[in-house]
Amino acid sequence: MQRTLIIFKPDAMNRMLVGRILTRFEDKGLRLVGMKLQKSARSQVEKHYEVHKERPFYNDLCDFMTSAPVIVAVLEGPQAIQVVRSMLGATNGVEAAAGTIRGDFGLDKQYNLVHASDGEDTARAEIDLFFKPEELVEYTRAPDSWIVS
Ligand code: FUP
Repeated sequence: MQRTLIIFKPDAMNRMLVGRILTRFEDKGLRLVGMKLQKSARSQVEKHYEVHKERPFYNDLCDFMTSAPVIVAVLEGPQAIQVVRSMLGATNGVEAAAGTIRGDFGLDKQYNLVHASDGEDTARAEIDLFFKPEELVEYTRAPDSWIVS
């Protein structure tokens, strides 16, 4: 089992797409182990995107990510990091394949609806950045035995 951090970005919030996108993750069988609504602090967003600090879009991206409340969540499942990244599709909605979340709902590279961790180390760091350990819940759901053999 692997955990990954996702963020419903301000465009997903303002376009009221959270329920429809979350349904896709539920339908896939991924398990929510943490979830909260927050208006992110600028410092938290700056840290989250620190790897892009020198890029020309960094400031705009941090402005965007603090422009409205977001929903941060942790999803769990086999190979969850890769599974969720594939479900999101390419960064830019114009290029993202049809059938992916960005391919079906987006047309932009900044307004790309959902963030998801891109590797094991980043997933660990991002979960630590957005959640306290006691905010994550371990449990099983009734259908879990029919989702993973
Ligand atoms: P992704 O991992 O698909 O979320 O995308 P990247 O790590 O390549 O980029 C991080 C964020 O920067 C993405 F959410 C989109 C944003 N971005 C821009 O706003 N402008 C750009 O030109 C490139 C990326």
